[in-house]
Amino acid sequence: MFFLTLDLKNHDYIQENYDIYDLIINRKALKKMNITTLGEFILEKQADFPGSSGELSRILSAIRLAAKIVNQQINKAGLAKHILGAAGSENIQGEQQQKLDVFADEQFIKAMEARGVVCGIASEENDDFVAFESKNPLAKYVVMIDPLDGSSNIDVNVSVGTIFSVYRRKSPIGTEVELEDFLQPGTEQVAAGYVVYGSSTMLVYTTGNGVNGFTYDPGIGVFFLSHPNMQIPKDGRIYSMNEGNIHSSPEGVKKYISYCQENDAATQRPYSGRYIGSLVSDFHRNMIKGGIYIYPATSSAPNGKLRLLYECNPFAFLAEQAGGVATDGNKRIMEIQPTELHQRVPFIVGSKNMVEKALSFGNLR
Ligand code: P6P
Repeated sequence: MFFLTLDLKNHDYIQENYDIYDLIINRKALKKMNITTLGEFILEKQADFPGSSGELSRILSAIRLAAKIVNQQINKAGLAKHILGAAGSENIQGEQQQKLDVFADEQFIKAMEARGVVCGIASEENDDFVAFESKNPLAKYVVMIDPLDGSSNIDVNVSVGTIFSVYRRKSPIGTEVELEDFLQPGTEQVAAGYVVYGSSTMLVYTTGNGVNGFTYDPGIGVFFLSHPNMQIPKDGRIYSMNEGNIHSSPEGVKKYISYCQENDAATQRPYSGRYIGSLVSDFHRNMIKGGIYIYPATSSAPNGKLRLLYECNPFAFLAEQAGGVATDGNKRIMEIQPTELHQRVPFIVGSKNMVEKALSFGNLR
């Protein structure tokens, strides 16, 4: 019988974690209620990969655990003055790091390192990648992560999220992890997902066999399968863009946004503009309701604002697995060959027919 032993003060991960709920409550009763926990789902899906070593399952379990810890702090953020506000430092993006950014980054890094199956991690919050091979010499995976996307929204109580992407390392196992292990095109992803810390906390992920969503029950600390086999509606009536950038956006973007705003009952236009300013929340809404999210090249962000490795590629993988489309305006996001860790690209993602309509205007870059 495994139990989680966690030093909550330092968040030292001491042992493999299983959902305590799984161990205490009779699994048969859960099955009768047709309830699947994330832990059970990960193990069931592992069986889909014959000969799988369970290492990817351990990575997903590590993400699950760190998400629970971050969720707990976010939910207290309004009260926990000690963790609110800026950490007094800046990340490579030159963005003021919120204390929760730094806290979340530490939790995910510790969780990955503790599982022994990840040899390195690249994070929005760290200028360079973090190598674990001294502790995990035989690990064959690398992880890219935005530990707390949209964190500037925390102080105004708007949803934020974690975004992650998992690859097999390219360099030989047992050697030092290298930059090339992280600079892989999105087509090489073995898993990707996000956690949205919103009115409820959800973890949504794919391992290349569809997309599944799990809702967290904080009362018992368990994620339950709530959105099996998620599909983005092929059409939608929501466009999501910071229209403050419209004048410095490419002509094709201007034309498409105007198209969304025109009156045409036959195509149910005008669409609705919805922009939360938190990519995870805007993407999650579009996953469920249908819609398009656009962050183009602008005068202040000539290559776009969003980062290829730990924002655009994971969402592109999820979108395609759910029947959607993700492009930089010229090419499929997942086919872009990265050249640097924090590389930015223009990003257009969402319902297939909406993205294809935007592409039909051309000049999106
Ligand atoms: P802007 C948050 O900083 C983020 O990376 C995404 O979560 C969000 O969609 C975007 O930037 C918001 O950027 O320039 O509209 O404030």
